[in-house]
Amino acid sequence: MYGNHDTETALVPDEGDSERQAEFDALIADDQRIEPRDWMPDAYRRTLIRQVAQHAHSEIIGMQPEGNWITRAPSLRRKAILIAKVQDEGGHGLYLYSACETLGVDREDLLDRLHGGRQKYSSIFNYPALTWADVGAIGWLVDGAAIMNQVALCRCSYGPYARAMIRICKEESFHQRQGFEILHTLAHGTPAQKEMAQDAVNRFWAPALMMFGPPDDASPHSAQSMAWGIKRFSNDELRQRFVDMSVPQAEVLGLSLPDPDLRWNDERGHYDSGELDWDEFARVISGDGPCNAQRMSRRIRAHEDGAWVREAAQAYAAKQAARTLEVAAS
Ligand code: BYC
Repeated sequence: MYGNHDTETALVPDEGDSERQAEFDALIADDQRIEPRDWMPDAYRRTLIRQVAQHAHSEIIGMQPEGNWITRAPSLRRKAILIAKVQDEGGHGLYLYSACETLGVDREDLLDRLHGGRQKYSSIFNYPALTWADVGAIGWLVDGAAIMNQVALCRCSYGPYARAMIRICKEESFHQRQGFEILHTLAHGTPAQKEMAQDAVNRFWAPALMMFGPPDDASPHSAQSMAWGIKRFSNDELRQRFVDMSVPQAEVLGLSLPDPDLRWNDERGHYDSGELDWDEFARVISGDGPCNAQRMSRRIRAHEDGAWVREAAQAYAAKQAARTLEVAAS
């Protein structure tokens, strides 16, 4: 089992709230959106805070593996595109922290939970970006997997999260294409470039499949999250869709996917694929992946280095507020 079970008391309605619970249930049953002003069960709120915060953390930690290549991008054009992409990820973090704050939590508190290891971020960002081709593989596979998951979240029952997802998905689509284009260029370049592209795909394929979370029968949160309309598809359903989508794309790239068990299954109408190493996944999400320590120490250092910016912004906001009061009083 992979999750924090004590953070949620799902399936147990809040006592004394039966009328409001019935209204909430009716909205969910009618596929309507829940908005910040609406009453919601505590467990629904906590589940959303957990998921949206982890998602926000993934976006800002996800800036690191690719940010590492900005100074070494192979051309000015590639550098400009990569800078824009990494900035987009920072922006996604901001939309998501804002969406999370509508649930009544404070951003500073969420960052404390991340820095103290009390909230997770996506497993994928604990793998290193070793070569320029990794930037392509991250765009194609990591952003590709993220889109597959996030398009479904555009229909999430919680309004602010669903609306944030719409814009994020548009930007992620551009990211995926730029990754595909990097790999396509390398795969059609010199033999050494093609080898580098293949090596990147070999290393990122399985970790990208793990982004969808543990198998359904080992996913503690899925059933309740689907009943609440937070998740629309199970982890395995989305993973399968991603495999089905990626196989023809790999053919266009002229690269292979590193799975000897990958083959079309006529009966199922899907590709079959090999078992993933779920022990590795468990290790990575519990802090023991190849880059966990480095990712966290750099994140904490960036947060500390940015303290003066937050203080300056607060001092400016306080000054503006005082001026507004003065004007109102005069
Ligand atoms: N990594 O019951 P489950 C991006 C945890 S960033 C780490 O299936 P749930 C990008 C899970 O949290 C895109 N932990 O949970 C940025 C839970 O632990 P806790 C990131 C994982 O929530 C920069 C436990 O395992 N996308 O696009 O129903 C550059 C049990 O799992 C992972 C999102 O965050 C994992 N992969 O389903 C490029 C999408 N998987 O919380 C690109 C939003 C599971 O009890 N999130 N866990 O301690 C979701 O859709 C869902 O939260 C998940 C998991 C499908 C990930």
